[in-house]
Formats: sequence, C-alpha cells, structure tokens
Amino acid sequence: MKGIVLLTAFALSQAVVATAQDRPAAMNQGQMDRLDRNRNGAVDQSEYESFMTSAFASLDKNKDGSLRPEEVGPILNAQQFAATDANRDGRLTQSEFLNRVMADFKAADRSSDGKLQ
Ligand SMILES: [Ca+2]
Ligand SMILES: [Ca+2]
Ligand SMILES: [Ca+2]
Repeated sequence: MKGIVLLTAFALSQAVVATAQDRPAAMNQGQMDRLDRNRNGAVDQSEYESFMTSAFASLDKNKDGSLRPEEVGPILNAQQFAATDANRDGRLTQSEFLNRVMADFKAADRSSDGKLQ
C-alpha cells in the first residue's frame, strides 16, 4: 500500500497521530496499517469511512458536531475548507466532511474496485 497519495487522509492522519503520539510528518506503513483494520493488505471504503469518522470526532475539539475553520486550520487551508463546506455556512458537518473524503477515496481508487492497496 505504499505510495498511495490521499491528501485528505494524509493530512488527517497527521493531525490524529500528532495529537496522539507526536509522530513525524510522513505517512508511513504503520499509518496505512491503522486504516487496514482487517489486515488484508487493502483499505476498503468501510475501513476508510470508519477511520475518517473517528478523525472527524478527534478534530471536533469543542464537540459541537461540526468543524470550524479553527479546528481544521492546520490541515485544511481556506480554499480546501470552502470546497468541503457544501452549503457554505462556515462549518463542516460530518456528512460534508465524509462526502469530501470519500470523493478523495474514489479519486484515488483508480481501478474502481472499492479498495486502495
Ligand atoms: Ca482491509
Ligand atoms: Ca466543533
Ligand atoms: Ca457546511
């Protein structure tokens, strides 16, 4: 699974890992392994979605169910935030967030088999 470039996954995994363990800024095999929960060597959509759902919860520091720019400031720039904020209310709901990251997943899944490996 090396070499997969998933910008959002990368950024979010860094945020989560940095918070939890203060790891260096590189997506390594260990991080990919965290997404691959059933250890079959591929990250499928449900594994990715479940990872991102927990990433959303980690990022939502004030636990109001949405992400404001200051909560994702280190990982999404203003342009990326605006692209994710589908209804342009200045906050990312979990569904807006998941729509964006699952679109990234599909974009990265060039073989369209629902798995990244
Ligand atoms: Ca898997
Ligand atoms: Ca929040
Ligand atoms: Ca919104």
